Amino acid sequence: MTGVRCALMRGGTSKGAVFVADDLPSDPARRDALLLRIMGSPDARQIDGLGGAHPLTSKVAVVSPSDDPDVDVDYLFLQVAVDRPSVSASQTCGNMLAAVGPFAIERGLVPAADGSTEVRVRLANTGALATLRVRTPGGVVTYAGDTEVTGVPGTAAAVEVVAVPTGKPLFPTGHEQDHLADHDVTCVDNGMPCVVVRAEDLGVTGAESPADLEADDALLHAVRRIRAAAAEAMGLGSDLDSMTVPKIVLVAPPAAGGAVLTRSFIPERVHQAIGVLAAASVAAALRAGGSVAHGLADLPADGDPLRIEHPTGFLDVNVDGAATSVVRTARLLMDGFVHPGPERIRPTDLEEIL
Ligand code: NQM
Repeated sequence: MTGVRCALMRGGTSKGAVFVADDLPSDPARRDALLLRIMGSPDARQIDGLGGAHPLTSKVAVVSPSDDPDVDVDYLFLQVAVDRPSVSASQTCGNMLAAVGPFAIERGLVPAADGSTEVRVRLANTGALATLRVRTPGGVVTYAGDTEVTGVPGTAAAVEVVAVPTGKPLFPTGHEQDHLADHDVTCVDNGMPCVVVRAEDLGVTGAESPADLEADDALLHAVRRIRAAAAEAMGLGSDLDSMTVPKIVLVAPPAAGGAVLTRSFIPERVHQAIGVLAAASVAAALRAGGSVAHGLADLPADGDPLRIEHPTGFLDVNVDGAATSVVRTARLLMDGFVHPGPERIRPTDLEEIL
């Protein structure tokens, strides 16, 4: 058999290649060089690889058995840039996380129970923990079900995700509101470093399409300035090209019965929905009395889900103390061997050819 063992999976509203860590080179530089070839980067169309020419479909999850007795698997998320030769571990991804549970069971890393199976995951990028509940009737993962995730056609089996952050400060600058790059912002990290900004302060309504926002040069300029200032203020560093955080989330009053309307820059392209942990971070900002988002949100009663509106629908976030839970679905799209280049390679050759 030639190629690298790989599954292509959808997790929530994201899609990417999923690997067992042992099937990839152990050295991060060699691993990343291989992943660029596998995903087809750098190339705007990723025509020679698995990537889907958008950050949301150019993702990689690396899964390994955990050393921690309270955790089943470690999950390392890697964002493969589309048109730059860059692979970044600077963020995790709560959407691909939904695929990690089924994958770990499929590959025998976690034994399946009859009915549903709990998979405890350590998010290696951030140190956070998550518990996933995966449907496994008869001890076999099923992807079929009647749960709908807006932004994904059809229905599939639910994967319940409960994420518990690291215990680091929710507001990394020490304030619920800051004035950065001439704008009032809230820097918040409830699993994903985000900068919440009122859409109207940037001259937009927040109801624009992702394409319209991406075509607005003045807006992109303001977003870049805010991101640079916030990255410093949040202690994330100044090398913006090598990281995909913080995300800039524009907020506006809800337009469809939810708590708030959002558009997220991740960080250059605009999300077609919203990241799971970005939504958890926005939810935390909405509840903080001093944040820029508090006054414009329509907050539900305590205990009710908080509905975050986004370009293709909504994401319901349940907050219980520090834990955030959401319902996602996932799907196995392909399981096999990926060929990282035109030459045939055996998995045992990997360390030598790179
Ligand atoms: O915030 C996209 C996504 C994400 C991240 C991004 C995510 C999260 O929706 O948890 O899931 O922000 O790059 O896949």
